[in-house]
Amino acid sequence: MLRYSWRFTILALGITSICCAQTLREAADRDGILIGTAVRPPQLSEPAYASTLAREFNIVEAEDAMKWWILRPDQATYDFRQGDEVVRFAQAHQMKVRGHCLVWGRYNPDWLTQSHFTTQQLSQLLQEHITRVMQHYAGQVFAWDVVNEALDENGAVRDSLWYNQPGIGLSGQGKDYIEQVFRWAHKADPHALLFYNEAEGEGLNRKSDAIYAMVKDFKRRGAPIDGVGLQLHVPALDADIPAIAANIARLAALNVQVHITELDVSLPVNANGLPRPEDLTRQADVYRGIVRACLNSAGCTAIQTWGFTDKYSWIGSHSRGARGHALPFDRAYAPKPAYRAVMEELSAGRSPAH
Ligand code: 9MR
Repeated sequence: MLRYSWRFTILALGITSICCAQTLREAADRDGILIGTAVRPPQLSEPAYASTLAREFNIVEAEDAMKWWILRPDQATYDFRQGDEVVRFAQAHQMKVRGHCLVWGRYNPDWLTQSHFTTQQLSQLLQEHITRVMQHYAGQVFAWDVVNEALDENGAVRDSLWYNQPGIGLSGQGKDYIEQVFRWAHKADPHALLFYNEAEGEGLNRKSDAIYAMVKDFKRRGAPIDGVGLQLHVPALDADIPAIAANIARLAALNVQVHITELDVSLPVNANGLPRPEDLTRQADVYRGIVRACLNSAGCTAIQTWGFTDKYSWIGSHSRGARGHALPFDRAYAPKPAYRAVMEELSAGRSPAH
């Protein structure tokens, strides 16, 4: 009898380890997909934050720590301390690191935007920045958002410091400046995967058409681009999932990878800061649909949320408290319906066609 129950226990344990992943990262590892989140270094010393992060995710991205405004307090200084903290945490927990972001028209330090640099000086500053930062993280950051949010809602190139104010010397020449910085990035770290990352171009619209056309053109001419980051900050519960799936599929057909880079689904909150209970269920459906759309396309290789606990999210301050609860864990690190939906989809795996 004793013998039988031991055998039974061993068999049961074996079945559990074959059948059921216990965490998002276990399920994602089985699918061969990356599941990640943006992180803020000061929070890494909070035990509940750190243990949840290490347990659930196999990839991290610095929410801000690798942006110009943190890395470059002044022209002469590169301050890698916060970015290095993220890398150290990742290495200690066998996680990959995505880099974000080398070129963005917004949130640049005042010394950069207000010094009236010439195009030649700006071009030199940008190439030097890309080279120095990518070489510092070579072998540690496997993929970079090289350019972030360069297009407007019509798919036109946005006015910016790097494009035409005054730009790096390619003003008025559309996406040429984007191509130029991808070429610099490839030279700086030929092993890193290079992504174009964009907001609100996730479904089928003029912006996503323009991203598609740009990637197609870059690939045809041999400009170094490896992927497109779809941010997916979802502000409404009626997200058009079939359109997102179609966009992922058409990008993947260009032979680039797609990463979902900044997923969150924000909810309206009442005066006490609470969402409607039924919205949490609908939110889970949106998460489920997006994760499924990614899993169904072999070219979609990573899914990241923009933070993972409602305790720390950009949504609250951005919406002046009107919205929140956008992430898969609540403020006490308890999994929400959205977490369970992601877990179920990852556990179900990629579609049989792949
Ligand atoms: O969440 C980020 C917030 O903490 C920063 O203050 C802000 C400016 O650097 O950037 C936020 O992250 C943005 C990301 O870098 C690019 N896509 C939109 C994100 C939310 O605004």
